[in-house]
Amino acid sequence: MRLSRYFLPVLKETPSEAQIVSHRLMLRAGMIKQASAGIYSWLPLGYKILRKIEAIVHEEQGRAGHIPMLMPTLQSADLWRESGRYDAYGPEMLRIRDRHERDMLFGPTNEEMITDIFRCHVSSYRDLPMTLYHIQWKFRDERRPRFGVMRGREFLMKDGYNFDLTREDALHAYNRHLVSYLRTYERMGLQAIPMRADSGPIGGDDTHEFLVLAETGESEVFYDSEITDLKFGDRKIDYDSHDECRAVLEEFTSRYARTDETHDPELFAKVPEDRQRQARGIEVGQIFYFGTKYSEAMGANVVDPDGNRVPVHMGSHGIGVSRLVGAIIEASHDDKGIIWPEGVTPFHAGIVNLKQGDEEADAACQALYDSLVTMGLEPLYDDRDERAGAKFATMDLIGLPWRITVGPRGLKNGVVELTCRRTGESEEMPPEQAVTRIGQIYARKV
Ligand code: 5CA
Repeated sequence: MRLSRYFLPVLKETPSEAQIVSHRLMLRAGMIKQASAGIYSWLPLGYKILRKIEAIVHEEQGRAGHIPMLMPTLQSADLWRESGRYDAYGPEMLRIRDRHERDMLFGPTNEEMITDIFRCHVSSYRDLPMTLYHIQWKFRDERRPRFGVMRGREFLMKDGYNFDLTREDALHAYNRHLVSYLRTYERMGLQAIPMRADSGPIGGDDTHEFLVLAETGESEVFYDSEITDLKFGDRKIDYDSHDECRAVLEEFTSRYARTDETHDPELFAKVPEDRQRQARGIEVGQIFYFGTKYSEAMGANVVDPDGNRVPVHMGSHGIGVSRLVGAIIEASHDDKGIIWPEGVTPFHAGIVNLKQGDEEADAACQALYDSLVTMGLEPLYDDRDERAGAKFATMDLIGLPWRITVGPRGLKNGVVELTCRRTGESEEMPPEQAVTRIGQIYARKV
């Protein structure tokens, strides 16, 4: 993409309405524009990152054997009356009436709808286990939408639902989700710690939230500092193996880590004092096991091997896709702007032409651009007629991990400059070598 042809409305001033750094940077970098309280348009740069995050979520869900689909945003109130949640959900639910006076709602989550789909089409244990998921916009009329996309009213969520014959199988689905979420967040450059939590309006007894530690997080958390040393890394996992998934769950949840809703001071006191931590965190996902709560209420049964009709065991599992954009920025920025982890960066590298209009510099930039594209990468070429300082400031603000700077002086010596956004370190090298290096960096990441 050439910057002169892109739509990147960066702001010079710091917007006064933004209280936390991710919100400020998203507005300044021209990623989002507020449409009304807690509702945002995703401008091209923000949209690109959202899609990258979605792609990682899809890939990791696929790896775990979960099946993608898409349910609508608008739902019929009747379904929610069956589960009893139409009244229970309260003012967070946006209720709508259509022209035929039918009660509708903008879905805050999809347990009822997926259970309805399941009961219409599945009737035998032979079709189980099954996990269906979608990535769809949700609406929750939060009392205090704030911090930009972190607590929106409209937000993008991945929500998945498992259907299993037995409690044991459903707990395996729970563990499998925990493993796949660990992988998902790590690919986004985040450490998200599973913490025992409260199940709230979703219900059920087993639930973990995934928290990214950040001062601006809305949740208060208590944990054993040893937990921050754990990494899933690139170990292999057999998602069908109950034992392997359970072992990962045990490894990642055996140390004390709880949100304030379930915090137990007595238990916490047993953690060695020098490892006790109290901090704040951003909740980027949550997994639930709720057994037969919805299947019994809505008649989602299957015939078991003995010929009896039994309600299926279920759980639901959510990732805050749009919130993650803010969470990644909270975890990865400096005073100049965003620093995207390579896994989610909107463009793989920036090309800065220090002297637009100079024949040699223009040709070298174009050649770099073409080589990167040929390698399957997406560069952003700042071809505007701007001062070098302004070009650098824009690149730093929007946070591309790598920048190639091209100027007539370097070209005389046959070199361009490759700069790492995170460390600020620059190195001069021939243009072909810069391309190879960037190619290697991204080849490692996939
Ligand atoms: N049905 C279950 C799991 S699919 C569910 O709705 N879970 S949830 O309520 O925990 O939401 C899942 C994730 O969505 C949360 O962990 C959080 O990351 C994100 N989320 C929830 N509310 C908001 C909000 N108002 N703005 C942005 N993201 C949100």
